[in-house]
Amino acid sequence: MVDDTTRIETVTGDITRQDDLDAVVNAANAQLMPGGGVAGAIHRAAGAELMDACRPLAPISPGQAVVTPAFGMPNRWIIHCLGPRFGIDEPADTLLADCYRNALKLTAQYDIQSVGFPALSTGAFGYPFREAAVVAVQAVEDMLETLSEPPRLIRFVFFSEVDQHAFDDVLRAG
Ligand code: AR6
Repeated sequence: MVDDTTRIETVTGDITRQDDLDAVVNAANAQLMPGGGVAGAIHRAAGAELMDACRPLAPISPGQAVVTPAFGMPNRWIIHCLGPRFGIDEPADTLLADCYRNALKLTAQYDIQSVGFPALSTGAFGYPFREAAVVAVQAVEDMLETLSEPPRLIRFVFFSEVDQHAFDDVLRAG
């Protein structure tokens, strides 16, 4: 059962435009450098200082999460997660769940009350969307039971309404 102090919501939008959230999660690469997709958008929005902050924290391994300030982004923090590359990093489901679990552990450490997640690994890393959604929902719900001070708000941010609706279906079934 989800801790009833945490609201879980979904939106269609851009992860770099979630102005009301304390932190957003980056779908990072191992070097924590700009790339395509979410990582490219976040580095563009945050500015060059983000690269300097990331350099000493890299490389990270699949499932790992690290925190930096958000610089030019409207949020306070960025939590960088390296999702598994589907078909390469195994076990993919455990590594993807680790991303969500480790990100939520960091929210407790940094007093992050609201956090936005993109659909980690479902773009360039090729994780089938619905399977990734099942892992994400399960991992978040499990983690909320173990955190003594979970965030007030978890927002899943999708680039398309199709993705949002697919995720909503999994969330309702969860
Ligand atoms: N806001 C919200 N969602 C987005 C945005 C955005 N601005 N841009 C893309 N998505 P991806 P990954 C969706 O590829 O699969 C990078 O090049 C997208 O539709 O960003 O974990 C890095 O450098 C998809 O559903 O992350 C890594 O090398 C989801 O976000 C690698 O890609 C994740 O897509 C990471 O791959």
